[in-house]
Amino acid sequence: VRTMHALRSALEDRELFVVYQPQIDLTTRRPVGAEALLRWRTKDGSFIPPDRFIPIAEYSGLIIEIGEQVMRDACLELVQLNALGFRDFTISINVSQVQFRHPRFLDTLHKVLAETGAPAGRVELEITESIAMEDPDALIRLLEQIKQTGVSIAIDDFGTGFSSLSYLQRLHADRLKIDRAFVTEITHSQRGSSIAEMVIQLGRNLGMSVIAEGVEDERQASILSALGCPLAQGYLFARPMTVDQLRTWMNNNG
Ligand code: G
Ligand code: G
Ligand code: MN
Ligand code: NA
Repeated sequence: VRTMHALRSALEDRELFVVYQPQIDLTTRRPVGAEALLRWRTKDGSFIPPDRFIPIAEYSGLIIEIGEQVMRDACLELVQLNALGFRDFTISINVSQVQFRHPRFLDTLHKVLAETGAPAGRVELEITESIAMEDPDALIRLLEQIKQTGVSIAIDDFGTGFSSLSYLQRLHADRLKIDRAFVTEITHSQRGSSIAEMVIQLGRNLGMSVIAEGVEDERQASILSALGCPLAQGYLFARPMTVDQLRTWMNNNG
C-alpha cells in the first residue's frame, strides 16, 4: 500500500517517464523504430525497475492512467520524429493485460491518436501471450477493432507463454518478438538456436514480421541475420534512451 501511494505521487510529480530503445533493420543496420519503455526515477535519483512497479500499477488500477500517459508520450514523440524528417519510423508501446481488458481501452486508443495526430499505421502495441488465454474470442474481436484503426500488434516475449500455435494463427498479429532468453541461447549450441529459428520460420509462414530482442553482440546479430531474422533491438545497437538522446542518436544514425 505504501508503494501504491508512492506510485500515485510519482505519477503526479512526473517521476515516471518514457525512454526509447531503437529497433534496427539487420541488413541495413539502420533504425526502423523504437520501443517505448517506462522508467521511474524517485526524488533521491534512484531508479525503480518496471518489473517492480508495473505489478503494483496493475493491481492498484493506476496502470490505466499510467498506460494512457505512456501511449500519449510515445505518440507525441512519433509526431516529433516525423517533423524532424524521420518518416518511416514506428513506435512500439507495451500494453499490460489490465489495460487491454479495460472496457475503455479502444476509446483511449482512438482518443490518443486523434489528440496527438500520430499516424496509426506507425504505432504498434506489444501484448504478451498471456493476455490471450482468458477469452480468446473477445480478444480476437478486440484485435480486429484495433487493426481497423491502423495500429498494429506485436506479440512480446514470444515463446515464453502458453498460447497454442493454432491460437496464434487466429490472432492475426503483425509481428512476433523473439524473447531475449532465446537470443542469449543462439550462440551456446546448435540446439540453442532452434527456438529462434522456429519463431523466424513461423513468422515467415504466417506472414508476420519478426524482431529479436536483447541482442548484445555481433555473433548473435550475424546468426539471426543468417537465420533470416529481419529486425533486432538490444544493447549491441542502442540502449533505451531519453527523448533528447533519441533525437541526437537519430541525427547520427537515422
Ligand atoms: O525496460 P525494462 O527491461 O526494465 O522493462 C522490464 C519490463 O517492464 C518488460 O517486461 C517491459 O515489457 C515492461 N514495461 C516497460 N515499460 C512498460 C510500459 O510502459 N507498460 C507496460 N505495461 N509494461 C512495460
Ligand atoms: O519484456 P520487454 O521485452 O518489453 O522488455 C524489454 C526489456 O529488455 C527492457 O527493460 C530493456 O531495458 C531490456 N533490454 C533491452 N535490450 C537489452 C539487451 O540487449 N540486454 C538486456 N539484458 N536487456 C535488454
Ligand atoms: Mn516489450
Ligand atoms: Na520482451
